[in-house]
Amino acid sequence: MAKSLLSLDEYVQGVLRRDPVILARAVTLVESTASQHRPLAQEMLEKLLPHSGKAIRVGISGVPGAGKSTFIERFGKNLCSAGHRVAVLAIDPSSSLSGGSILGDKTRMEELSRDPNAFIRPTPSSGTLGGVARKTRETMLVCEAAGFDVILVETVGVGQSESTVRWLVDFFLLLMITGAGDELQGFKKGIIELADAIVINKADGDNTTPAERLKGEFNQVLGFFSPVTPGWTPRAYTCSARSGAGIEQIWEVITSFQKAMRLSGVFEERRRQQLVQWMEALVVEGFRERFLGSASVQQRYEQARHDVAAGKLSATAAAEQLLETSCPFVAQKQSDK
Ligand SMILES: Nc1nc2c(ncn2[C@@H]2O[C@H](COP(=O)(O)OP(=O)(O)O)[C@@H](O)[C@H]2O)c(=O)[nH]1
Ligand SMILES: [Mg+2]
Repeated sequence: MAKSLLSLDEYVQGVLRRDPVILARAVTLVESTASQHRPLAQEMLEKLLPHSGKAIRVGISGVPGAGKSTFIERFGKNLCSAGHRVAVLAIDPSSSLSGGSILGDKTRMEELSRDPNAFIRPTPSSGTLGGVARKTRETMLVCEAAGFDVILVETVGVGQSESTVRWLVDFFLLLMITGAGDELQGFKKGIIELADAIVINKADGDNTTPAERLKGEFNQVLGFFSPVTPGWTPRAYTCSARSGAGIEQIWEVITSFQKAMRLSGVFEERRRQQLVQWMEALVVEGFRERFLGSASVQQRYEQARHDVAAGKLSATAAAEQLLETSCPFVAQKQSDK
């Protein structure tokens, strides 16, 4: 973090009065990997939490090239002009490897990124998928406290990240295209089962008929899956992110979903479960950080690496010893069984 930190009060008040500069800095604080920033970030979140939770949280996934960025640009702009405030966040598990980001191609969201009612934040660039998800969740809460009422979380469709995003959001939308083939789209049954709606994009020009056909095929099979959201049967739709056709109906689907799920209690129940998952992620991440960050562990770790490389100790024995001597409750756990 190049700039010095603000005080707790400056962060909290700045976010609550919707100051865009402070909002960006608050998100940077949440994303910081420096462990000395964590206590301040936690305190800030504690203060902001009562002001969060009012947005609808939507996950959007699809293979590279499906049109996610184009869709979000169009969808987001529509929402902003209807008076909504839209935050776009991203989870891209590949970005920590490639150094790139799915929102790196901001060119496709140029207009949305200039809209004063939109906030676009690329994926946190480092950490495990769990760590990135934790940061995205906290960024979402900060954005909600800053008055954003629609949160869009973009993730690239490569498998693991969809299930992570599914548990961050209320509504999960799968963007698909014709002709990509099931293999290529990576959408095996498991991922389709996570979706609350399937949207076939690029339903324009010559592709209109194939897109309609694919929609029909999906609608035939979707009813057979056990719904990921109890009481909601996912359906397929077509749209063209390029022309804007069919985009408005997607918002109607999302709002009727929200209404129905609030009424049945499923909405709140999912959010309660998500809080538990957030806590679990914090425990795992915190444990990892503290364990690996401890000076005495580092020393033993180094010794263990050395012994394993020299053939003095087996990898399994070294790992077990390291865990046992560094955290007594690991040994305890064995005897619990
Ligand atoms: N014909 C057509 N092309 C589209 C549509 N949406 C996106 N594209 C194009 O598909 C390509 C990939 O779009 P992009 O939004 O970057 O996909 P992403 O990788 O999923 O974010 C770009 O060349 C877009 O212009 C659409 O609705 N119709
Ligand atoms: Mg993109």
